[in-house]
Amino acid sequence: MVFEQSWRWYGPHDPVNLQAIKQAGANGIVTALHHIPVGEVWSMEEIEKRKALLAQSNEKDAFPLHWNVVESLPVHEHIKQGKEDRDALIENYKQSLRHLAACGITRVCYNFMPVLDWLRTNVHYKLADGSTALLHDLEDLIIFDLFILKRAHAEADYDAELVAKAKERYPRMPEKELARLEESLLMALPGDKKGFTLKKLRKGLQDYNRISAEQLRENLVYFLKEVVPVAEEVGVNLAIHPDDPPWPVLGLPRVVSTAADLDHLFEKVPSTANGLTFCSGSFGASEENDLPGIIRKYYDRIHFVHLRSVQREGNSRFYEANHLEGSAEMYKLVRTFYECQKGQKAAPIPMRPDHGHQMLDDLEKTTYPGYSAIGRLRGLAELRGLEMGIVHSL
Ligand code: CS2
Ligand code: MN
Repeated sequence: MVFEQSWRWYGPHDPVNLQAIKQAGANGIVTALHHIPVGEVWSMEEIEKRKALLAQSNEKDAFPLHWNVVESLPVHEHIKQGKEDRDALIENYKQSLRHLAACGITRVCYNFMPVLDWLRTNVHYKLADGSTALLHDLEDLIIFDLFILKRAHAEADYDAELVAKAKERYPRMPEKELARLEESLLMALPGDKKGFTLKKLRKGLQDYNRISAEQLRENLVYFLKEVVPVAEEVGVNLAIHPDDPPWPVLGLPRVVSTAADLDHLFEKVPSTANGLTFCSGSFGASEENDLPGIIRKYYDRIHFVHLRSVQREGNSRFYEANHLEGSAEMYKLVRTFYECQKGQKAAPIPMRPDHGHQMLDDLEKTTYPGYSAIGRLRGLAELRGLEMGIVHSL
């Protein structure tokens, strides 16, 4: 098969347990040690503890779960900013890679987005069928930026027409809608218990005031030149996750958004241990990204795949669509992976449905946005069927 069916598990506190994951039909577990503060070394003891949880669930099981990808081994902000203490933090990162390899875990996803990870303006966007999805709407983001964060000078960063619309709409927005906007934007990503406050976000943005995209790119290359040789030596494949959305947000630079960004990275550090997480939802939010082209060009360094579709609505708005609908053209993507793999005798690449809609019984539950069970189960089932159809018909 093209892919190894995988599922993100946030660890023992994840409301979706290992049993449920087995029922969904995945056996690759994508997980991370979220309880270890960013920048600290992941000890072998902690890694083994996580592995033991999987082993426990496998007793007498013909379909064992195994930890196939780390998502994420996060990069400390001081490394991204190129601060004085970055070398010490990079040494810790290397040590974590060594420990992971020694425990048999050799694929590591991470990202280099400053301050924020994915950014959505509504994490409960209601679709016509009653399920909810994650939405990114630039006009709403402008309202948040100008009137909630109160960065008056930010106006210049945006399209004047959208700013005018935002200014016109803001005074008429009900309190509830503003509260939802703020909540969505300060969303703690699952696993990150600390979350954001307006104060913390303002401080985070300030830290990047004088860091240009060029500088951030240099800092990324610096980091890679340090860690990739260690990854190579111990047999780990690193897989950078693209920016989501793939453009600068709130004035923060982003440098893993386009094919040109990837060209630069892989040219500077050519080892295939310097790899990519191909995330169709992240790249696909920009019409300019040629997704099958990225797969073909960088197939040999795609170590991890996130499949998800977004429905683009013009250039300033998208929501997460069902996996086989929306703008991603999923058939083409899976077929491209199949074609690249054919004849190579390559091992299946870990793939997980990246987010799903909140639907059915999950609508009543508190779940991590994007990570409820049933929506992802639907996504995985659809993707698995698509893959099987392609494999057996070509
Ligand atoms: C994930 C990212 O939830 C998601 O969209 O794909 O948050 C991803 O885990 C990180 O960017 C990887 O470092
Ligand atoms: Mn992703």
